[in-house]
Amino acid sequence: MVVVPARDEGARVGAVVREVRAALPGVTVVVVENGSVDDTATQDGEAGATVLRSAPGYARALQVGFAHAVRAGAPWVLTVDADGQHPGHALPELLRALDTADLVVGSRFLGAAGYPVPPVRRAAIGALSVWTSAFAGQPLTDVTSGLRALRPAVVAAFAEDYPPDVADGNVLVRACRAGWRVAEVPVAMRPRTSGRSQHADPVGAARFAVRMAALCVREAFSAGRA
Ligand SMILES: Nc1nc2c(ncn2[C@@H]2O[C@H](COP(=O)(O)OP(=O)(O)OP(=O)(O)O)[C@@H](O)[C@H]2O)c(=O)[nH]1
Ligand SMILES: [Mg+2]
Repeated sequence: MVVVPARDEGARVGAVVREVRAALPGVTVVVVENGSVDDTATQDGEAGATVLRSAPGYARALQVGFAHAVRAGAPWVLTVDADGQHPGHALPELLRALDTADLVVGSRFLGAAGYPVPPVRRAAIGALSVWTSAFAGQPLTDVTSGLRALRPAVVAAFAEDYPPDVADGNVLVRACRAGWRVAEVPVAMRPRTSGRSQHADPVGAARFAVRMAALCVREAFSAGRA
């Protein structure tokens, strides 16, 4: 099952759903939407996706998608952004990587993947990746990538308990500390062509980074207590 969180992606999400369905014929695509002021939900339905609603926020949307996948007995979940950054042709490779991992991240910065990103943002992602790797106990290159593949045990755990606001590197720390095998595969992603990134506001982006860094520490020190 492919889970696509979407807010105000009406201009892009239909094409994303169609690209995913072309890459993985027969797959169920679930778009989890909240807070859109455009026609995101209509576009999803027309493209053949199931549309769900969640409480506000990216992380809440993902958690609703995970819970839906558990109810449906999905053998795996792929999370794919609705802004068209994640190429459909990369999806089968992420699934293949699940043969030897429990959680796979599509990385923009691993190997020759390459990704055009402004230097300040690249530095911030790099710093967060180094920080996250330290608490995760393994090297990770793209801790803010939303392109991920998850085995059912991971999906079930995240459906039960997922950070409500920021859910990026901190989730990877949780997964590594839980003993799940986390792997990355290089993926050449496309830049967002229109619409507004959730990190467009620099103050908001800085707050996000600080919060994520703090949550990595919290995940590392609460590991094993649950
Ligand atoms: N349902 C839901 N989806 C959201 C929300 N915020 C962001 N998203 C979706 O989550 C995905 C990732 O958001 P982006 O804004 O692209 O964040 P990003 O990919 O980290 O940043 P960019 O690289 O700048 O695109 C997109 O599909 C968004 O539409 C939200 O509040 N609710
Ligand atoms: Mg994006």
